[in-house]
Amino acid sequence: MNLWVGLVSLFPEMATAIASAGILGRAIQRDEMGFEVFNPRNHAVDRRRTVDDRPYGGGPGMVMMAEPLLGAIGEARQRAPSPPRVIYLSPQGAKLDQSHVERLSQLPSLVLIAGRYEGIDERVIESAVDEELSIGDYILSGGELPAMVLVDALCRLLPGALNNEESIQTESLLDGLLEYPQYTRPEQVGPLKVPAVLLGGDHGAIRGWRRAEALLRTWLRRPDLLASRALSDADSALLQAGLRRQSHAGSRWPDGGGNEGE
Ligand code: 9D3
Repeated sequence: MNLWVGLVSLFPEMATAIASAGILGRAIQRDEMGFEVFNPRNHAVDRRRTVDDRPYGGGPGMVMMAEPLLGAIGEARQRAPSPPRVIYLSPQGAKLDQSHVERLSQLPSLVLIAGRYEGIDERVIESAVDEELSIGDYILSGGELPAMVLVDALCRLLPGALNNEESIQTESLLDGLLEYPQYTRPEQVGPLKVPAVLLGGDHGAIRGWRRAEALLRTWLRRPDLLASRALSDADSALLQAGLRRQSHAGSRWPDGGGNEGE
């Protein structure tokens, strides 16, 4: 097993549904990734199995209680094959990107904490959490989907998870660029044809066209991805030719296709 992940969650079935399908499901089934869920409800300390309570100082909503959470984290630590890094998925966390995923994929064991309600008792963070991560600036109902976003991104980096050689090759080939447009059969959909270069069998020309499309799309849609890197002379030429081509072809985008914000 390359990576073991324990998830602490009040809604285990949300996670197990996601963990049973696709590339992630296969990685777990083949034991390339270990995945277990721990429910704080099983660690509640009262007869009614309470896991939330009102915030000290007043205010809206409820807060997840420390004791059931610490109990579930403790159980996960015992099950982990090595001392785990403990990550709380939280709107207050650093924004997850691929560099976080790459770093975490190198570790043997992770415990992820998914919160519900308005959040968790701060003393759990102080005493048991190593790192906080968010998946972006929008409001969700809890940390389960963010945790599974991370798990899904992690499983793709494990050796053996992607059996398709080309997927891996292309992912590294287009380092930091958006992907080029893809087409499959038929050659014509309504009035829309597959670009002729892709049908011609000139693999050099196809490579050049795809690189130009990737550069153009990145320049137009995600200029932030290009801001921190220098383009080679070849890439620069491809991009400039692409921009000239499309300045007299007309854009599908309503904003005039500019490079706003940069
Ligand atoms: C609307 C409630 N908010 C104001 C008091 C606070 C709030 C608490 C808990 C907002 C969202 C949540 C639940 N979200 C997560 O647990 C979460 C999350 C997210 O909402 N967006 C992006 N990343 C993440 S990681 C965990």
